[in-house]
Amino acid sequence: MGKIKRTNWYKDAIVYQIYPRSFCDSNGDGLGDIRGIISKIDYLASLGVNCVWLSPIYESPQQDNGYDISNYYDIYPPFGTLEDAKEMFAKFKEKGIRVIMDLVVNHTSDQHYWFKDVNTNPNSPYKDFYIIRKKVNGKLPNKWKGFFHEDVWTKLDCSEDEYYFHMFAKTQPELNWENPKLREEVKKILRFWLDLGVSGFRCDVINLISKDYSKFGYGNLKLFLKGYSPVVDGPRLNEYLHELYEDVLSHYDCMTVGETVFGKLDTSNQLVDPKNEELDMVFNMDHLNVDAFIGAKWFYRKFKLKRLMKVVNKWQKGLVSGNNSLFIENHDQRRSVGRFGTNDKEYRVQSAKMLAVSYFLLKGTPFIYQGQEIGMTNTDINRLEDLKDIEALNFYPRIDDFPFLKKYMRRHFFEVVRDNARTPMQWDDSKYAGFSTSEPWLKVNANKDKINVKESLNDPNGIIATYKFLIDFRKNSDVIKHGSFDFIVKNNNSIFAYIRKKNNKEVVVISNFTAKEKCIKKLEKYLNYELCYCNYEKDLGPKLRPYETRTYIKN
Ligand code: ISL
Repeated sequence: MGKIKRTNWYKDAIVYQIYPRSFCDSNGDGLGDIRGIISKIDYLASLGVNCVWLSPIYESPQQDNGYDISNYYDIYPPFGTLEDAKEMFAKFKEKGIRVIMDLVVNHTSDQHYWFKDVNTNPNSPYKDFYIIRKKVNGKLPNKWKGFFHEDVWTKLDCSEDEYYFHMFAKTQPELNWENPKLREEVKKILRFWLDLGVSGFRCDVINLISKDYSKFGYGNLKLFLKGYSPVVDGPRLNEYLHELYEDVLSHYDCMTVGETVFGKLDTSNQLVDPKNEELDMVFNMDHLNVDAFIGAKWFYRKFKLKRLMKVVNKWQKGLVSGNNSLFIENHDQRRSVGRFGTNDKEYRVQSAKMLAVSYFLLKGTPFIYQGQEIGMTNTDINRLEDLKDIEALNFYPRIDDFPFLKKYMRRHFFEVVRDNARTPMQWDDSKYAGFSTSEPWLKVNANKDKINVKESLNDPNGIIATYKFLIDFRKNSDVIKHGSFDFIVKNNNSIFAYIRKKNNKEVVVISNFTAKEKCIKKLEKYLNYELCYCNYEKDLGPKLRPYETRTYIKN
């Protein structure tokens, strides 16, 4: 198949992220599955989204909920079969919804046959697929701890002095992209799924695939203080991604969005600059670090709107392609309601709508994470034994390593764990929230009685209605799709207000990020424009009520 002219459809995409194990369980085993997803396609179509991103559905021992793949060519059996997946792709297509798959190729599972062979066979032909080092004078290159707080080197079973490298769990051995044979294998995986009809990939920790081995001698502290520079944005990253583009991606009308951990603006610009032909978009996380010290969520700090605005401004203005990925939630983040200064109790509904409007009309491609459209909240789990996520379970005992901070870190621990995003989708108020007929793998939130899809759909003023409005508005607005961006209130800890402009048309968003009334008299000029959305009933004076948001247009 030759190269084709890409339509760049992703610029008009509205993407919904599905976390399959928590979305919908069709067979009552407590785990979501593909047939469950199929049963909700009509619902997704009714929202108006035109693309879904599926978190991994591949065969996997699920040590990291599928981000540890043991076979890239088949489905995790409890989720269904490859035939089910094909049926799902076809049904999404019928509804005009594209599917992008999660692509996890920085590491495999330790149960992948390549690694199993390497681990047991000293002469394995796959040895060079992984990053293996021998101890020299009894020493490894470093003593780092990885992202999941484990030693990054683990001994191979078949050797006394050879170790493999992993930035995540020891069950997630890191792949060696320097090896051209490995890169050919990755291309095969991409082609396989593209040929089955998927429209692209969300590329997991993609900026980790090239490493700077000359810095492998860094100490742990230096690794951290230097933003993990030995392992992120390595010297051959651009080359590898261009190779994938040239050999595979340019032959399909597809899109890629790369998750870039500790990604910086200048490196992101190289990745998404269309002339470089690497990725289409990146998931940058700067805005998620506004309530964490030094980018580490365990070091929780109070939210300040000014910090968020600074980050939003930087990326809205600075990305060369002009195409940011817009997101406030995903499967690794706590829920947005109750975060970013908002309130998940008495102002939950207003907060959820205000956040929705505030990010959705920025410049870029919006992503919605399952449950965000009904304002799902953080988990009510408060016992360690009820958590499932490897990251949290690994980290908890390490809190003791921070004697001066441990009290503070324990207090905020449950608030920041990834399981907050992973509780079962709340479809209705039945025992297991309509997610399953038996006890789910992770506890359903008790608030499913009032926070669920059925309830929100029945309410003309529900949060879903706001999302439907936003999706529709975006699809039909040239200003939102292609207009410029500027903040109209600067450096403020309460009001988040911006203007989008194209030709003579304008869209203005004004949001109150606090629980207090705020005067917006100085924005009077815009208050005379045509109001097209407000999350309160009438009475629109020059004061914003708690978490109020308004959208005005000038045509
Ligand atoms: O979740 C995080 C912080 O709480 C991040 O450090 C996260 O591990 C990082 O963003 C990488 O995430 C991705 O790769 C991981 C996987 O566990 C995550 O679910 C995935 O989104 C390893 O594959």
